[in-house]
Amino acid sequence: MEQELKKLKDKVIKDISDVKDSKFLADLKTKYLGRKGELTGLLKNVKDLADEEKPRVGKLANEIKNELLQVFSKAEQIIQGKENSILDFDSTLPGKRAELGHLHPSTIVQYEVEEAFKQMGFNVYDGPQVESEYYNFTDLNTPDDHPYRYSQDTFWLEGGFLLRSQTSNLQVRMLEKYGAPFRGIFPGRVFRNEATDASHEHTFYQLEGLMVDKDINIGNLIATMRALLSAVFNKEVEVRLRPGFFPFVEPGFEMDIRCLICDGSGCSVCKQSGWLELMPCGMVHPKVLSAGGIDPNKYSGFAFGLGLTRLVMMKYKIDDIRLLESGDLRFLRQF
Ligand code: FA5
Repeated sequence: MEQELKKLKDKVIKDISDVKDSKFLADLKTKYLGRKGELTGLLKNVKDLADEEKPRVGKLANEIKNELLQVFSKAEQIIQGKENSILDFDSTLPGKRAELGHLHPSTIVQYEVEEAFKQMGFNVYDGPQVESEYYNFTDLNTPDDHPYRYSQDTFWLEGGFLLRSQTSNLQVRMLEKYGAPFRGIFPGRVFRNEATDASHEHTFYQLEGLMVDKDINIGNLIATMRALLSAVFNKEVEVRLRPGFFPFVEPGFEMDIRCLICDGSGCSVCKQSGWLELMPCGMVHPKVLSAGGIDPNKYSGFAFGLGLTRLVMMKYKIDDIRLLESGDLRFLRQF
């Protein structure tokens, strides 16, 4: 009987080494260790042995059973791992349908705006999100102690660096690099140290525009803003222009849009005012042109800083800005 047990053990181990899938392995386990299995049968026979043999053979039989249980458990782990592994990819099996992703709503609107500006002869540029204090503030006529810095508190890094609080950081960079005449937009992510609410995020998107050439005036600025809005909304939207202060433009304006979430009747997004600040803009300050190496006596220009994330909210009637960066697929799948 001892011989029989050892032979059976070797046979089981050999069979296990040939197993290719978990179904086959489960069948094998039943065959040997199941209620009517071969090893179970042998174990039952132990009671018929002579008294002096019973303890020794019984002990051996139990040891073999435990050993085989461990071998089966190990084999199950390996086979399951293989079945889950892409290395075991069988190219002859029919394919599984994968769920296709799509563009984020902010990217959809960004591309639409880019298209509208490309048609007006603007190029699209990108730039650093980790920025120096100089390009984010100082060269924009916003020295160290200027109160404007406090309205744009951001995340400060070591060595005079910060996470840019505005895409305006690219104004002087672009003028330095390309000179005048210049016509470009710079969409991108910006950061603010903000208490968040329905219309304020700490991380959001702006789209800056800059045009510098001879004889550029406010009329050019307003016409460009209008062209942009009708391209995005495919209809006339109500806007208003009011004076606004930004150290790097003179004169400066705020362009507000009639809130499309509540049609102007007042809601948490527009803070019950019916209007939403969308696009500050103005004529480029001579000091900024000079910082970029452009002669303000020869050239003039306009700049604007569209709140791209707010535009997305208006376009899709999203009543809480925090949904956009939440990564919540239930929200994102709707676009
Ligand atoms: C600026 O950032 C200026 N750089 C804009 C500018 C550019 C003015 C060029 C003149 C010339 P402001 O801080 O207002 O300005 O932000 C611009 C727009 O970004 C706002 O109108 C708003 O639409 C959006 N915005 C501002 N803060 C937030 C926020 N916390 N969350 C979401 N959108 C915001």
